[in-house]
Formats: sequence, C-alpha cells, structure tokens
Amino acid sequence: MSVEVERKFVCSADNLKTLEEIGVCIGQRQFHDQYYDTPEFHLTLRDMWLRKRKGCWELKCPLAKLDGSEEPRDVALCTRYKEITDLPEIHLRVKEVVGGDGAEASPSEEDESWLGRWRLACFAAYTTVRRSFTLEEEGVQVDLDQADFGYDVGEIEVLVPECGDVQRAMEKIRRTAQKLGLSGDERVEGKMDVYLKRNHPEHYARLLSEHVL
Ligand code: V4E
Repeated sequence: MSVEVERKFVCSADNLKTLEEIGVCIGQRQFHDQYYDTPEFHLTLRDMWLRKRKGCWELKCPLAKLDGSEEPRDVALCTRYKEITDLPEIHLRVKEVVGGDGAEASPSEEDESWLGRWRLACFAAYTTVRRSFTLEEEGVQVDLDQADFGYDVGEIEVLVPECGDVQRAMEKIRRTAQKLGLSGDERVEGKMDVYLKRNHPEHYARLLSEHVL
C-alpha cells in the first residue's frame, strides 16, 4: 500500500511552457475509470473511492488530516490518500463500511458477484487522456489530464511508501508548484467534482454538505 500526496492545479499556457522547459515528458496514456458506491453513498460519504481501472480494482481512502487550523494554506491544498490495490484488502475495507455478508478470503478479479451482494453500482464513468512529466525534484510527477466530458486539470503527485515521509512529499509539491509559477491558493476542482456536479447534482450536493468535496 502506498500513499498518494497530490495537489491539483489549473494549467495555464505559461505553466505549460515552464513545465515543458523544466520537465521531461515521459508519455501519454488513456484509461477508463468506473467508480462504484451503494445507493446510500456509504463509501463516498466516507471519502472512500472504489474504482475499476484497466481491469483492476483500486480503493482510495483518506489519510488522517492534520489539525486544519495549524495547516499552512499550501499544505492544505495537498490531498493525501492511501491507494489500496490488493483485492482481499479492498473487500475487507468495503465490507467494514457497507456492512455486507462475509468477504471471500481469496477473491478473483473475474468474479464480480460481490458488487451485487454489497449493492455496489457504477455511479461515474469517464475516460482520461493523461500526459505525464517528471521533474528534477526526485519522485515528483506532473500529470496533465483531459477528461472526455470536457474538463482539463493538472496534478503534482508524489507517491510515498506506507510509512514514508508525507511531510517531505508535501514540501516537494510546494517547491514544484513554485517552480511552475502556480499562484492561486484556492482548491481546484478534480474530475469527480465536475462530473458529479453535471451528472448527479444530488450526490454532489450531499458530498459538499458533508464536507467530503
Ligand atoms: C480521491 C478522490 C477521488 C478519486 C479520484 O481521485 P483523483 O486523484 O481525482 O483521480 P485521478 O484520475 O487523478 O487518479 P490517479 O491516477 O491520480 O490515482 S474523487 C474525489 N476525491 C477526493 C478529492 C478531494 N477531496 N479533493 C481534491 C482536490 N481531489 C480529490
């Protein structure tokens, strides 16, 4: 399990020019994501994001937050999520929240009967074209995403091993943001914010009112 520390940004023409000067483009790829939840939003109301990408299941769970009052603004802009890709572990965590019947000890990727058993249905699906860059700053990746529903967003990302130094990762992100000339310190909407706002406004409103988004 690793922790993804990330800051989203709106990539202006100037930011892109700087990124192309100081970074190295390591490629472009396309992927389709399908996100699942119960009709009562058991997972997303807990800020847990279950998705299928390229045939594999992934679960993003939030890392405990620092005390918000003590967080500098640029640190507060970084999100921190555990990324779980081990299917038995995903089942255990999902089961804990949806309160379903027993999880199988060794579930297979092909058997998706657990979705119906736990009343999980796809609530969002979209395709992203992603261009990725690496920078001199060790371990930092910058992704420029274009979602097929007409929304572009950038992310500065550092992957940290489970017991790794999240604070150091946030420092790296702060330095990278400065180098790219990112000025704004407002929270930038992710693809899911925009997708839900347009397609499922009631789900979006619920997540806003519970301060998940
Ligand atoms: C964690 C999360 C969601 C799941 C999708 O996360 P995101 O990083 O936006 O997706 P993507 O496609 O970039 O995945 P990657 O390839 O980086 O793993 S949807 C909403 N959230 C929570 C969230 C939040 N509260 N605030 C911000 C700015 N982003 C996400």
